[in-house]
Amino acid sequence: SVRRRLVIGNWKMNGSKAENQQLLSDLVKLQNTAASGEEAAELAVCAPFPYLQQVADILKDSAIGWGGQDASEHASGAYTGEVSVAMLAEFGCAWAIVGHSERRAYHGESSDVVARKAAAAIAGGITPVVCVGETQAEREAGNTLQVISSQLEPVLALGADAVAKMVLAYEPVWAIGTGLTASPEQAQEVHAHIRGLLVQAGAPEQRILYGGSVKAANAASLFAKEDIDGALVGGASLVATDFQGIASA
Ligand code: G2H
Repeated sequence: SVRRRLVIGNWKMNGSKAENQQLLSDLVKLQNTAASGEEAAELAVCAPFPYLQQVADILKDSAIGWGGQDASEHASGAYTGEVSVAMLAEFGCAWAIVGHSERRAYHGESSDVVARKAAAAIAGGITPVVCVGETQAEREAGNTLQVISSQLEPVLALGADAVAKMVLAYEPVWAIGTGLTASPEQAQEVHAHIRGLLVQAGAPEQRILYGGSVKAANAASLFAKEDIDGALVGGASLVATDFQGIASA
């Protein structure tokens, strides 16, 4: 495929200054010895907000990018606890995950909110990684593709110019942190569906990442599928050799 592979680590609420120092310096070392060039995957890590300066300091001269795990839909003002896109940009973030299923489930984020966050990110020069995915019950009811379509509807309604500045991530909720991974065939079925929606939206070559218990051992078979352009990695992004193993897959 013409799309460059992209592997993004989502640390979630993990890490400490000491652990981050170790993990990031190991990643930089591994990255320096790994294959480079056009074939090599693009890499980034999405860290908790308080650590973004530390991440920036360690990664600034590396080929590894970084980002936040969320971003406010608002520019500034009375939104206690929120972090704006401009703040992320000031710390050198190129990326922001939006609409992760944990935010949808624990913080009540609707697909409309997620679309507004994506729009805010784009307006502020940050690439949103827009996450969608069905629950186990939705899959068993045969509603997977319909759920994905409806989650993406307000996002794709932002228009072709906006969609052309996004990355999408398919993360089946039942595969997140559970050790269960969608089979490459199950994932590709949904990725192909999303590709169809991207074609309709006028941005056919946007990258679609798979997320949900991706490991070095299963990454290559997922990446072999036509519409799987990389991964959003949680647990395995906390171990440098595992994360690099996925990147080289
Ligand atoms: C899915 C993924 C990263 P994990 O949430 O976003 O996490 O790889 O731990 O399943």
